[in-house]
Amino acid sequence: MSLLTDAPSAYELTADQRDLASAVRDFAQTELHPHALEWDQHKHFPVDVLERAGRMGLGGVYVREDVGGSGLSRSDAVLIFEELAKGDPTIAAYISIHNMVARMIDTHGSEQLRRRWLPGLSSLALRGSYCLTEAEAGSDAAALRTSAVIDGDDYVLNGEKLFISGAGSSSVYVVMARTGGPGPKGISAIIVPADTPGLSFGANERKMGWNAQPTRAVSLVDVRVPRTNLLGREGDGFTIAMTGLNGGRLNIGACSLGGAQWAYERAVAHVQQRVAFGRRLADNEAVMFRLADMRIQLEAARGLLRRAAHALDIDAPDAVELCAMAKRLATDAGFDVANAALQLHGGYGYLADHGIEKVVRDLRVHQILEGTNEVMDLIVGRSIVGV
Ligand code: FAD
Ligand code: 2MC
Repeated sequence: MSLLTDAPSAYELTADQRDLASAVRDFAQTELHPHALEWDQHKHFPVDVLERAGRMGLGGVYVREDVGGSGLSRSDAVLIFEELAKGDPTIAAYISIHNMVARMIDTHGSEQLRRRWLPGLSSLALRGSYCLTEAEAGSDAAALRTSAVIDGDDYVLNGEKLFISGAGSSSVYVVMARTGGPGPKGISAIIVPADTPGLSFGANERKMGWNAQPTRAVSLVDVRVPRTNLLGREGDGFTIAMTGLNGGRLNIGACSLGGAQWAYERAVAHVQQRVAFGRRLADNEAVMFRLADMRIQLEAARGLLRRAAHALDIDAPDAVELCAMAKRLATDAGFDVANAALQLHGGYGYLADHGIEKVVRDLRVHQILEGTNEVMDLIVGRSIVGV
């Protein structure tokens, strides 16, 4: 049941939402935060902790309850991902991508596919990956070339996906592939189970941040899956992929917000106890103004995220551009605030043990993935001038 229904407004939280945020905050502070630096350092993907998140209902946040989902709303989800990211933005973001995959199967999969995959995905006993990007199709996703050709009762897939989060560890891959002509209308979304012959994975990429989750290329060579693994109808795949990303973009924004909020609170505490030139750093107006700017950015991002989540929940006509606006604002603000928190810590901010530099590294990529922030401007700009 959605917790949205008794919300007095898009911004005021219900008692149930406050309880939800509090439970997730406790989980993030006990299960994620104490280990986040070590996971980052050792590039450890904590699948056991993900399973515990699954037991809290975080594997199928907006999956229907008949297959083990939590049946929550997008407005609930932005609260969840903000709280998770205060513990570890990298793990929060992975859980968001996994949820995007689960939702795509729930919304567009046949009853047989829902029952085959969603109980496991909702409990996070199984994990999912979203496979859109290719070497020559990043921002221009509709240029993708991976092919899916019908052969009897099967599709045979060939191609290579790059930058796939969770690849090599996930049990199920939703692959956007070309079943028709050029452009977005020739694309379909197809489920490929991890153990399908012909599916293989590249090395774990070495990255600036997001080290606690794997990123790998996914190679498909004569990968054969039944035609019943199609989500929706042939040619629907691009719209299915984009619709999934609307909510994904909100969650990534919420992950930036949570990570930045954590760094901001650290900075507030630091400047109130650190003394230089005979007074606390906080007593300098320049420092106070910097904190004010950080707080304003965080509140603005939170407000727009909640407004966009509400728009998605009620299927408002401007939901797509609101999600793009919120993603751009929250990920830009999140990075700026975390970077300012590092600066306010002086040299200590740059040391790994203090945790701030990790958040800065993690949040940087949120300005790039799930659609770069320039693509967000493109979406908003097109909605203004109507092209
Ligand atoms: P390009 O599209 O080549 O863009 C390069 C630059 O040009 C960017 O600054 C871009 O904004 C700019 N640009 C491009 N077109 C325009 C334009 N028309 N106007 C103005 N500027 C423009 N993909 C998945 O499918 N699944 C995943 O799980 C996944 N996980 C990822 C994890 C990580 C850690 C990373 C780094 C990436 C991941 N991605 C994933 C891929 C990600 O979505 C792409 O990197 C992103 O969409 C950008 O594509 P690109 O890298 O090809 O950059
Ligand atoms: N929501 C719903 N539908 C959408 C949509 C959205 N956000 N964006 C596009 N569509 C629909 C659109 O309405 C159109 O449908 P129709 O023809 O029925 O009207 C169809 O999709 C084609 O859209 P466009 O004509 O706008 O397609 P175009 O090729 O011009 O590209 C663009 C649109 C640039 C917005 C899209 O390619 C894009 O979002 N690129 C960024 C790719 C991206 O976000 N990658 C993220 C990979 S996942 C990741 O990074 C992870 C970490 C998981």
